[in-house]
Amino acid sequence: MAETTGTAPQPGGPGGTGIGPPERHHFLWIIGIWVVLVVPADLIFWFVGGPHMPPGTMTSSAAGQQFDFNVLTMMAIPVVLAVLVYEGYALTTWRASRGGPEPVTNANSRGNLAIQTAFIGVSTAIVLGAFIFGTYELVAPAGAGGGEGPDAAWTPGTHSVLPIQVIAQQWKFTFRYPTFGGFETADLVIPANSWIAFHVTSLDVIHSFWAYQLGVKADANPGYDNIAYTKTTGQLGNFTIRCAELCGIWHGAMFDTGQVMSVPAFKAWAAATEIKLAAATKLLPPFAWTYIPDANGADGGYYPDNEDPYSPVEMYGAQKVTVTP
Ligand SMILES: [Cu+2]
Repeated sequence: MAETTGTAPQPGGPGGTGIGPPERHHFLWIIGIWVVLVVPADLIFWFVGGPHMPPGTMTSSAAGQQFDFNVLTMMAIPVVLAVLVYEGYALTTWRASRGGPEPVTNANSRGNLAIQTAFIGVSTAIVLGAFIFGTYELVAPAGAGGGEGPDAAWTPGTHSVLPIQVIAQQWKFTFRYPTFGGFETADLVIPANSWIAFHVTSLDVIHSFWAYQLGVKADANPGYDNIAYTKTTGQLGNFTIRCAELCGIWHGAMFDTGQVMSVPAFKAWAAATEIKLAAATKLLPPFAWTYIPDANGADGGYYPDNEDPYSPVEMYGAQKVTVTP
């Protein structure tokens, strides 16, 4: 360099005056600490925490959701640790010491094109990666347990599917089994290791059928047959059913417990229930994929001309209200 005059070199910078030791390479130190923390944190999460994440592995849908959750958490851990490591490094390395000189900034703290470009590039890659992964996972495993409407775009690809109708109404769920004579029960029982097609509908307002451990959640709309597919695994036991759409004053009490049984136990239960409920089944409207909303139930879906079917007095069973014509 021909330059012989000018400002004094920055301490610790290039051509430092030797005041104190030369500064270490902060960027490599931060990256190093981050890698040392990220690798075990991700591995511990995946192998120790991951298998216990909700909603479990009772069905293909639930297992898929658990996998998605774990993958997204594996992506989030490095981001969170990057923020915390930088914060911790900055606080311990660049803090002002008591009685020492006020820390000053220098040219490196502004306009760093490499860091700005890397930030935009990494953020874009993470967001696009999450978008592509999420979109694929939403549709690939037969609709991922969500209701797909009456004409499902993603089906199990087999005809060996057990159809079960889920009928929501204020404020309970009932279940009809069309392949077992169309009986209707308050108990949702399903076989293990089987494809199930939940046909979800409503008799009154909008509800949502959420079978938590099955990873199934489908809107229940009156006059609409909303189909959600899932395949049970070999895991037997109970699962929780909740209404997941605010549907009136007792929405919070609209829950139930379902059960996954072995295939032989399910067949025995279904055959016995079909016989037990045969007399009641005869009184039901014929099985259909949807029913006309009807608060009274006995009039084929049509209200008598001079009665108010939604009168609270009538609904709570006190007496019929006759509207003067
Ligand atoms: Cu509801």
